[in-house]
Amino acid sequence: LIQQASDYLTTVVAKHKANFSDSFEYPRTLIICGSGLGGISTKLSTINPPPLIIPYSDIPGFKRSTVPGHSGTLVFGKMKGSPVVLMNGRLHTYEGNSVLETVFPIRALHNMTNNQIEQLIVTNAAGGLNPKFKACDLMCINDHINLPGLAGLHPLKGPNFDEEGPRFLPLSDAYDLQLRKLMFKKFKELGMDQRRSLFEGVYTFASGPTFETRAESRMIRNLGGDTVGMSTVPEVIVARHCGWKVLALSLVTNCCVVDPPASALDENPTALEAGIASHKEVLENGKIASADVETLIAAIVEEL
Ligand code: 6GU
Repeated sequence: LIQQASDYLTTVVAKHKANFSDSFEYPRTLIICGSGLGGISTKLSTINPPPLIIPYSDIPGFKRSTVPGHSGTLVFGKMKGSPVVLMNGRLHTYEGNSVLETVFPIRALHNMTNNQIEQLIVTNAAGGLNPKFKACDLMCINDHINLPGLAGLHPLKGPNFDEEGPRFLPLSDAYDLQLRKLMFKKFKELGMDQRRSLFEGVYTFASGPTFETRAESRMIRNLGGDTVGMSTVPEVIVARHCGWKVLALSLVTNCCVVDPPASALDENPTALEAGIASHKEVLENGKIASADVETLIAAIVEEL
């Protein structure tokens, strides 16, 4: 099925390339956008060549994204002169996709571009666990905790694709240091430090679709997680297996509640309503910071 998707994409892209022969280049970067961060597609140049937009539903084997805030198109285009492909709308396991289905687009793109993709840039909306983090802050991911993966729900489970990567893939340096440095440099250059903080830390993958309980949030924080979300880690692992460099960014859309709930033994319980996470809040705060995230990613891509 990967071959079928790859063949389909090759055909469609070849047709586009024939129409814009002098200007089309195969992508060197895959960008995957998190909830409410799909506006990054507005950073694509509209001419020379215009973006090629392919609905997931046209591509054999691609699942459709079912989440509000995620559309479902693959877009080939140029961002600040650098050829990119954008997954506008990502796939999650909580939608009922298998973990292999969520990473299928990465395998298909790796196959169709003949290993020409050099890096994955991925963003997500996440809950903040580190007490320093506020809503609308950003976190450059420097490590992760793959909770479902540790328990057996792993994107590299099954026969290994030896021609792509090793059976026992090391992940001790999964997040590229040079790219992370570039992110901090651009963040400062663009003056975004006046509006919000860019932290560095550990992203925890929880499969969702529920937001964490207070006890779960406390557990994840105690394990060393700085943010928690429902995506990204499967894609990062497969991108590393394909030999790509990875840069990943969390947009903190809400702060997780780690304090215990009001006690039934307490005569005057307080702060019962504090911090009920909602998808609405995630999208609203995403909207506030998304322009910065999109500008930041485009500035990074310009250097690639
Ligand atoms: Cl609080 N939890 C999870 N799992 N994902 C999120 C989130 C929280 N906020 C945004 N995405």
